[in-house]
Amino acid sequence: MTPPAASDASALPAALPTRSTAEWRALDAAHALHPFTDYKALAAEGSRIITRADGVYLWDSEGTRILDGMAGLWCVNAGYGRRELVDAAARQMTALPYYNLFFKTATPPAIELARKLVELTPAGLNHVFFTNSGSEANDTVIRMVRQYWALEDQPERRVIIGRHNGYHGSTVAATAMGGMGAMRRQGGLPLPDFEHIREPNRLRYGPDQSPEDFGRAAAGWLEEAIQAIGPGRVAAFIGEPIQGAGGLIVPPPGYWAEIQRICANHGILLIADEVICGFGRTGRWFGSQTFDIRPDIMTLAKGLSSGYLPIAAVMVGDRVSRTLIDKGGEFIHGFTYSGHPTACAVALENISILEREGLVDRVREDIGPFLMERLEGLRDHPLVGEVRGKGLMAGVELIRDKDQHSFFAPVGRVGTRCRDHCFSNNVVIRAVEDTMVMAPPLIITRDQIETMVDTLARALDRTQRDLPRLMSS
Ligand code: PXG
Repeated sequence: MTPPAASDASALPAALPTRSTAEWRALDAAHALHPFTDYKALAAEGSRIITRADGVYLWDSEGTRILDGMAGLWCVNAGYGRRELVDAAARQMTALPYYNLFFKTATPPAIELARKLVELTPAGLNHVFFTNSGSEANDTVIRMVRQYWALEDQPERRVIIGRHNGYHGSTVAATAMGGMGAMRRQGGLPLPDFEHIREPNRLRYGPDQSPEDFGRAAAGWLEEAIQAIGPGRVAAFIGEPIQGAGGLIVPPPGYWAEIQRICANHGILLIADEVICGFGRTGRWFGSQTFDIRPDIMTLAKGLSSGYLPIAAVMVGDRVSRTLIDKGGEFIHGFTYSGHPTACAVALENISILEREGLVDRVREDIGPFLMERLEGLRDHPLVGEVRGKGLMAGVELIRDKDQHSFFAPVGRVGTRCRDHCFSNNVVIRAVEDTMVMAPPLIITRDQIETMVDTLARALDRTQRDLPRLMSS
């Protein structure tokens, strides 16, 4: 189905006026402060106005079709244009558009979703705290973990250890817990009691080690950090099963088993940030299943509703929930929209789509391996230093010299150019510094993967041709 161009008034919700692309751009530049954006640069360039979507495709205000290789921001797992989700929202909004879970009330969609999430997540995660975003979920975890240790009479256990280039969100606390260098330097951060170890990035920190040796060494950095901080001060370790926004870092074999062992040994809580890895992205329902992690707490967002409405959740294991429930008194924390009934209804329907259509198994058994196989074909390209991924989550890292393992400086310029070439050929592929990242909707077909990878291959050739000019400017 080809949706009508945006200039066709019938294509837009009735409440919005019809405008030209130029008008939209001017209004956007005049009034909107976009997330993670250099405002002056964007105003000079003008935004691309996205008006419609269906399946894996977006359409811009000029009627151009764009293949969305990033599923929005790693979230539209079920793909765009799902009538079932619209209907679920409409039904719930008609019956009960809003009520909350404060003051001893509950709503059927929040109850059913909690039940379903307990069923899908690894054994032992039997309670759910709802939030609206991954950032809020991780922020909630910080308060919950500290409350847990206070109730356990060990209030000095306050330090949470994360990883460099880990991303856990944008609230003040989630930024402090994350390991994004530039982000942490803005706004009076870092906060105390958040520490970081290196991420398990073999290309950078252990190219000459076997994956197994590197996995053990990288997990050992956690033991070193715990010893340096003092084991009695460490509350928790947090990590994404595969680091997403930090450059698609796939853990080497043995890494998570060793992290698990170290946490257990010191009684430290293990938190899996599944905001990207959850809901089929790695070929199982959760990245924790792919890597055999048994977390005490797990955060979910994005694919939970395929991005159709904002909703996120903290899955709480029995060890923590028992203490919170039995000893806790009031947990003085929550959001107006925690467990929003419409968002919960949409999340439930979204999960049922993933189940009905077998999309998670498809990622593991068919389309994920197909994507990796096609990307492997790029390995011999002179710019390609590494191809890595799992399921429908893949990264192609561009490096200056493959044999020397030397990287481009300034970092990110080459990746951005390659990303721009993809975008101007109507395929969204993201650049994290110099790593080209893909995370398409789970419904993507083989043909669409061919198009995405072929476009990336051509973009690599063009970037290679641009190199002399790029590096001299
Ligand atoms: N944890 C992880 C692992 C994430 O990837 C968050 C938490 C925060 O979720 P919210 O819903 O508060 O945004 C994220 C979000 C990118 C990009 O460019 C990635 C995210 C968000 C925006 C951009 O890769 N991840």
